[in-house]
Order: sequence, then C-alpha cells, then structure tokens
Amino acid sequence: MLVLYNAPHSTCSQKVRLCLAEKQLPFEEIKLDLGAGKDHLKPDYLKLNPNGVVPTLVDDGKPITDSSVICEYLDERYPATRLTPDDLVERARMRAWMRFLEEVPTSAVRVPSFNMAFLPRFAGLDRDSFLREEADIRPLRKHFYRRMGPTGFKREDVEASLEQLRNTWTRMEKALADGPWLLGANYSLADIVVAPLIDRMADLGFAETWEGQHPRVTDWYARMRARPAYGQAFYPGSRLSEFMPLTAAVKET
Ligand SMILES: N[C@@H](CCC(=O)N[C@@H](CS)C(=O)NCC(=O)O)C(=O)O
Repeated sequence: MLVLYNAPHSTCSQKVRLCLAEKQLPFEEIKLDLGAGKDHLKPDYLKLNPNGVVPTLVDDGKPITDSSVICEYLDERYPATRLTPDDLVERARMRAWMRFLEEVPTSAVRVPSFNMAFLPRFAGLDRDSFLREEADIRPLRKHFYRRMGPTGFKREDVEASLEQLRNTWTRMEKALADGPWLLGANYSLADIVVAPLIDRMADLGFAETWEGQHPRVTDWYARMRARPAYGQAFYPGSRLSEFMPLTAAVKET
C-alpha cells in the first residue's frame, strides 16, 4: 500500500505523482496544507520527514523521502514499467541530469514562485515576526526564508534564478538533438524531474524563456503534456495561477 503525503501545487510532489502515474501505481494521496495550516511542520509529519518538506512516500509503513529518491525507489521497487536505463553509463547520465536538475533549476524556480505567488502568506508580518513565525521554524528552509524575508527576493536573486533556468533550457535543447527525450530514445526519470519545473515557469508566465528560442524544448514539453500520465499528475489545483493571484517577479523598483 502506497501513501503519498504531498501538496497539489508542489513541484517536488508533482515529480512523484508523475512517476506514480507513468508506472500506473495506485496510491492513497494525503494533501497537506503548506500555507496557513503548516501541516508539513507538525510533529506527526516531522516523524515521517524530519526535513519538514513534501513529498513523503510511505510504502508498507516505511517512509521514503526526497522526491528524486522516491522516484528511483519506485522504479526499483516496482519495475514492471521501467523509467531507468539498463545500461550503466546511460543510468549514470540519467542520474547526472537528476542531480543537476535538483541543484540548479529546482532551487532557482523557488525564487519567482515565492515572489509571484506565496508572499501574501506573510502580509502584515514585520521582519522579526517573520523570522520567528515563518523562517526559524523550518528545519530545511530556515535560511532560504531568512534570505527571502517577508517582502521577497531581491532583483539580483530573481535575475540569477532566471539565468539558471535559461541555462537549463539551453542544456535541454542540446540534449534533445538526440531526442525525443533527454536521454534519447527512452523516456526516463530525467524527463519526469524537469517537467514540473518547466510547467511552473509556464504557469508563472515565463514560457518566452524557451519558446521561440528552443524549439526542441517546446516540442518536448508538448510531448510531455500529451502523455496520459501528465494529466493525472497535474490534476485541477496543481497550478498556482488557478488559486493565487500572481504578482510581479521583481518587487523593488
Ligand atoms: N529535496 C526535497 C525538497 C522538497 C521541498 O522543498 N518541498 C517543498 C515544496 S516543492 C516544501 O515542502 N516546502 C515547504 C516550505 O517551504 O516550508 C525533495 O525533492 O523532496
């Protein structure tokens, strides 16, 4: 029995939902409120995931954390539909993509996401209350929240993030010359891990960072969206624009 603790709009959760859908694995979904409810910071959840972040998969009573680790776990534990190459060199290439995607664009996408959608959560908090009530309570994200503050990331942070995301599309465009997927002929976890990031950027209105410049990325994204698993993973309520008014990415003048 698989249980997924996650949030509909969380990109890390979407990676795992996409993996589960591709593998046609049934699961019970528990939706956590990452906003005012702070469900992910409650003691019972922290016992499952001491980092206080989503997603967490519980398989037969055992918690598995970290979205990419969960995807690899699922692929090894339930191998009927394989999303990992058999060839060891190809597998290493897939993992290198996954590490890069976690280190660079997954972090980068948080900056415009918070500036454009999540800041209203902190409206009315002065810096001290924000640090005490919002930043310092987070095991993994304390310093991310401190850097952001109640009024959002600075212009230079937004610009650095957009540069990292543009660099990611450039790398993808190059890899997709041997497509249709990032590793070539075979769809893999590498495609799954990047999909929610590009989907988020499209939702925030940044599609022009690849459209018109990176035709293979544009085609790859259309191919991703056409997969039946995609619609299952990105069910209604998965996109920020559906339930949050989006504001400007850069807050200062
Ligand atoms: N490396 C972790 C990161 C998970 C993560 O950052 N999740 C975000 C949502 S995408 C979260 O739970 N944020 C909670 C917060 O901001 O307090 C993973 O991939 O699972």
